[in-house]
Amino acid sequence: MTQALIVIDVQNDFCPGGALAVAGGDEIVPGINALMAEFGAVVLTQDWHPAGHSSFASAHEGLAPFGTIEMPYGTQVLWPDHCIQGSDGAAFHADLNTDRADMIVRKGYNPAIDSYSAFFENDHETPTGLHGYLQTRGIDQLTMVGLATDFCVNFSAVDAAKLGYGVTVRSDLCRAIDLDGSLVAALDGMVGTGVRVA
Ligand code: VGL
Ligand code: ZN
Repeated sequence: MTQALIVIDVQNDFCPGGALAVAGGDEIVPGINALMAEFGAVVLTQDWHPAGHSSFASAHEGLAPFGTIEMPYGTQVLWPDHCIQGSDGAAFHADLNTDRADMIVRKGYNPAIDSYSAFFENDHETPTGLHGYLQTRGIDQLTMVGLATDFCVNFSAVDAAKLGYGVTVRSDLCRAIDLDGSLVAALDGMVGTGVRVA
């Protein structure tokens, strides 16, 4: 049985110096590259927003980054502009071994809906196509690493567990944004959904 390594959003904007920098985001790159050798399949995800995306605070007059807004699909955190399609910030960290990737999943391209998860947009129903890809390859065991632990890794891991995958999150190869206790809440939520946090 093929096991897949899912590498979430290891992009310049989430690394030190980037628009939505995660502390220590770049430290995990060598460990992720090394881990790729242990997997029969490697999938990378890439946060990929059009300019003016509705998750950007700059798209909402008078609202600031890290506040929240009510969207038709629920509460949305507002972010600094980040991972704009084709920008250097949206590119993978230069040291990430992208050659090993079988598949690259882009997400967050719908201007009206954010997409933290590698499986569904934040409405929890619009699929990215990753589930179909993994199913047709006969893959049901996933290990997740990347950025950020409490947002995109968390949403991806919880969705995967709900879809029936066996999911391990290697927390040593993830780094968190940690907004108002979001890291503790994410860890609780993942464990509560049956995700193995290693
Ligand atoms: C992410 C916030 C906004 C992530 C992406 O990769 O965790 N967080 N977009
Ligand atoms: Zn984003």
